[in-house]
Amino acid sequence: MTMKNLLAAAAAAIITVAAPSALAHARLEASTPAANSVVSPAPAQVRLQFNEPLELPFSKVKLVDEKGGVVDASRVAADPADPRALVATTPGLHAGVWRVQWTTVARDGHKVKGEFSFRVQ
Ligand SMILES: [Cu+2]
Repeated sequence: MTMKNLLAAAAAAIITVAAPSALAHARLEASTPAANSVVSPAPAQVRLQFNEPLELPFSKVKLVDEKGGVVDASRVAADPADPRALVATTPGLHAGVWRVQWTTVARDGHKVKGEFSFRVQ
């Protein structure tokens, strides 16, 4: 085997090992309200749909308005029909742009977080 072939074989082996865990990370696939959408009336719940089952005790959802005001969305529940979804109860959202900041842990133990916005008209 030449040196070049040896390096190619080593690179291929690394890619084979690394790829499955990278693909296993949970990611947000959709939400209700959807990212960048405009809704009316204000939603009583925000639903986050992920690609794999989540650990509910490590899941948090926070809503922040344009002035930095935070709405308590501490009541985060799993969707009984779908362990890949989180449902946050969001009472009394006023009109304006809301940033949804979420954190969760997938069954593989990896913490993932992200945020998106929607507007209440
Ligand atoms: Cu992962």
